Amino acid sequence: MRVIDAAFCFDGRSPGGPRRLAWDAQGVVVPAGAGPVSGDVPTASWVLPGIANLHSHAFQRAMAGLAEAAGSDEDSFWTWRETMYRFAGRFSPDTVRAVATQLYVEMLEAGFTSVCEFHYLHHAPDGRPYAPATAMADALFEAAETAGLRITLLPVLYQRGGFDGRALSSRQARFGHGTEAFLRFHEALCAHRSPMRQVGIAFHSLRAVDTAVIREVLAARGDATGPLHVHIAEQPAEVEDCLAAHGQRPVERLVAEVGIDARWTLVHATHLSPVETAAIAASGATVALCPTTEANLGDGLFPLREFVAAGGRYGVGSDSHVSVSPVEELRWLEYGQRLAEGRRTRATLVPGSTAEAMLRACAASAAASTGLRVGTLAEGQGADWLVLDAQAPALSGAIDADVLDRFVFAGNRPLVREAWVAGRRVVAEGRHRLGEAAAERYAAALRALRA
Ligand code: NGQ
Ligand code: ZN
Repeated sequence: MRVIDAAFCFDGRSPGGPRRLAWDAQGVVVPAGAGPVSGDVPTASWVLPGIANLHSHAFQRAMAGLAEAAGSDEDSFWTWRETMYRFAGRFSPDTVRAVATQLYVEMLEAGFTSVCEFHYLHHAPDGRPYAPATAMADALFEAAETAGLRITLLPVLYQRGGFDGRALSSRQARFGHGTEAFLRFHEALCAHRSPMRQVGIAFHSLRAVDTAVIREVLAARGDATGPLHVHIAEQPAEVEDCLAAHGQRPVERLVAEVGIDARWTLVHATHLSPVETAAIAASGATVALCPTTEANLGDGLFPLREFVAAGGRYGVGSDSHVSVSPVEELRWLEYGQRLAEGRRTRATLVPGSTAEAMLRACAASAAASTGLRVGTLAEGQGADWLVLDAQAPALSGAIDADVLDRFVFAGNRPLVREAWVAGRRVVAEGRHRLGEAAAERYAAALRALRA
């Protein structure tokens, strides 16, 4: 058994205080005093759980900043998507591996210790499967392993171009699967499950998959599905098209035709009616909010306060990776609400730290959304935590009551000094143990992608 003495430890559930954190050889948190302690006991100042990144498309990290040139007055999510598709067409398993490794290093340095990878670059650009068919998924698993990040791989089912049932465009060909082929693909990936690797299922969106097919996949995989994720109601046009095709809004349709529960993570869920907001909250499903991407794409604002008031669960994701930082996601989650409502401290309904309320929400949703034993530092959970930089001016004079608000709201210097995953320190002095190696391979991959 190994231990560390934290002067302050927020375990994801209750406010901090000093704690001796103990973990076993499997990297699982155990009761302090559960066994003999080997070696000196190191100390740490401010400790909090590592944060789960609930939504990532790793390849998009390489186009951050490359889709910002104005084309016309009509620039929107939909024109961005065409740029993204052109870019997506260039990736191979090698470039995906290099980009994802750098991304996952950045996630750990920023305080994310697990990622839900919403993966749809399955095949070669012409739609033909790689040999093996899991080549791209394997590259993502390898990247996470190299970086030391826990991963929930979510193979995405993507079958059509819109609610009207139109076929995939040529740019979407590499995303597609027939239902039978997808079931075999998911089954093959499930063989990789371990405490560091989970496998779930993503349905790209109700645009891309009919609800009857979702039901078919769920029935076929039974207890073996793992966590279930779906993009939903991100853009007004998606809501309008769903209403036109089915007379139902997207969330309304998912709830009525499929049913949702705590296994589900609804990504974005931006445009909701009050009935839909209440239905998601009551179901126990998680909403994955990606505020920096949602701002970048001009999506709109999630009704956070109504959802929190209804007892809804949420966490954050970095999605397109225009930013890779839980601090920035949480900060903009709160700031979006402030800008819209003209009031402050929107994420909490009770007096006290705003950041603590948001970090509690992230901790509480992490295990269900990732399917991994992560989120809090309760006994039996993975030993995944962050040590903040006590020397940083932004934390000087910090006390238990304000340290989490300072972490989320103060300044721009990264405050994560160490990141630990499964009881192993992967970030020390603010830098990942791979040093420059990942960045060098990333630079080479970017040259290949632009060639
Ligand atoms: C994606 N990203 O799959 O990468 C999507 C864009 C779509 C976001 N929605 C494509 N942020 O939704 O059709
Ligand atoms: Zn997405």
